[in-house]
Amino acid sequence: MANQMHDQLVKDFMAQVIAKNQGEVEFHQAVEEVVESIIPFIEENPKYKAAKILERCVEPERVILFRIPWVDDKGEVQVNKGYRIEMNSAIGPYKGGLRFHPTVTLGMLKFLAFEQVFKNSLTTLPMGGGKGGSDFDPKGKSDNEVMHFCQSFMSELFRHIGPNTDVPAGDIGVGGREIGFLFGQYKRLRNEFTGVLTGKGREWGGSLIRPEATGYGQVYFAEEMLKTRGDSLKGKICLVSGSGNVAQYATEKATEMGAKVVTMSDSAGFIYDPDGIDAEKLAYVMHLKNVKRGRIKEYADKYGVEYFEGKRPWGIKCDVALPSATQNEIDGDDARTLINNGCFVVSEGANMPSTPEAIAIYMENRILYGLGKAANAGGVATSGLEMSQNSLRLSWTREEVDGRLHQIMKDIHETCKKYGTEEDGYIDYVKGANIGGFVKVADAMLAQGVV
Ligand code: NDP
Ligand code: 2IT
Repeated sequence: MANQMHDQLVKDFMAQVIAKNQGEVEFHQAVEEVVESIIPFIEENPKYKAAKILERCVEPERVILFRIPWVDDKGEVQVNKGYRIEMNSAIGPYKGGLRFHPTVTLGMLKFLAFEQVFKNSLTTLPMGGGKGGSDFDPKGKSDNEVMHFCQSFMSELFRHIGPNTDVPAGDIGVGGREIGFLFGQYKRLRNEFTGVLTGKGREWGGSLIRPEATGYGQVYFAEEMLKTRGDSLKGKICLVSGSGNVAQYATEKATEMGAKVVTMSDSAGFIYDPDGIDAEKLAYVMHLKNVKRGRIKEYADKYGVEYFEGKRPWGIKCDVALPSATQNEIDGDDARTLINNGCFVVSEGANMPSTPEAIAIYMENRILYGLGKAANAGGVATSGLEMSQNSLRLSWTREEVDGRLHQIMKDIHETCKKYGTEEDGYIDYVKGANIGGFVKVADAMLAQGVV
């Protein structure tokens, strides 16, 4: 009975969201996953219902849209779209990454900003949620073109952000190089050296471990999940997708913890190395991707392993899947294949990499499923630690930052357990993370009145 009523409430709520945000399919998907967990909770806690907290949470506090004109190496004028979604500032300044990718749209960034609100709340640090970016494609662009683009992007964004207002960072297509160009332009325009971005270089205010943090945190979270079954990563076969920032450090940490990572990918295909991607091979990948900006296929040529053009890695037999590339990269068929091959842990480095059908299959099969907003929160958590160090004008050691990151991932796991443990003992991390993330934001919104 209660279930039927909740299903109807979710349907009604989603009908409104879809009508008011037409065509924003990724945003609808992200909202639906959260409201499925939250609506039953709100029914038990009517104070949130009366204050229309959920209705307010799906409306960004502010959306900034702008033109980014720039000149390429041939002297031709190019124009891109720029965005910043300031989603929710109830518990701290807006915080979240910038994505530069040709698929970026308003709806894509609203999904990411919405997820970010609950993720940031889960970290226990005082950060609101935001996300931004552009449809600019950094692939094939020279350093000079990327710099001119970043300078033009910041020439508009600078008036909307600040260390106590909105603090962007990296995401797909935005790494150390881009953060450097963006920071340089912000400093020039404001005449202020301040912690307005995270993921900065070590010499100019960056935190140790921030580059590693998302992938390390994702692996720490997998280990915490395994512990609930008296198990560990030692000896496990892992599939990693992607070969960017998150994938590289997930591979490093999983290997350090005794697992064997046998795949990495990019948007063109994946490599399968049954001997495992050890530290030396990973150093090759890092140089290939971060310096040469080449394709993962080159790994197969160098090490004489198989390359699967146009394919994703989920058909390879494994114990643990670490999706670390992009949204909706594991569909229902992939999920079934993974489980039929013995996979029983999925820890998400990417944001929303599993489709709703894939998630339903994980749940039916009672596998350990750590969704992105819990499992990949280590990145933004360490951004929060970078903000603290900037405010203190201090820098902590590697051990100190890594220790805090590790503890935060354990705490997030505890929160998921607290709100997500079912009667039979199974931990529903989706429910746990969504409710755990929601409560703090909702209580802050209640305290601050109708704003
Ligand atoms: P990078 O740009 O460093 O790497 C992205 C990787 O994913 C590349 O290998 C890229 O391949 C691949 N990829 C991107 N888009 C697609 C696509 N549409 N189809 C197939 N492959 C694709 O990004 P990050 O490693 O920073 O981000 C990866 C994921 O992790 C994203 O979902 C991001 O939102 C999430 N995340 C990142 C955090 C961070 O701190 N950076 C924090 C939390 C989550 P190619 O080079 O061919 O495009
Ligand atoms: O999705 C994410 O959490 C990020 N891209 C990192 C955001 C941040 O502010 O560090």
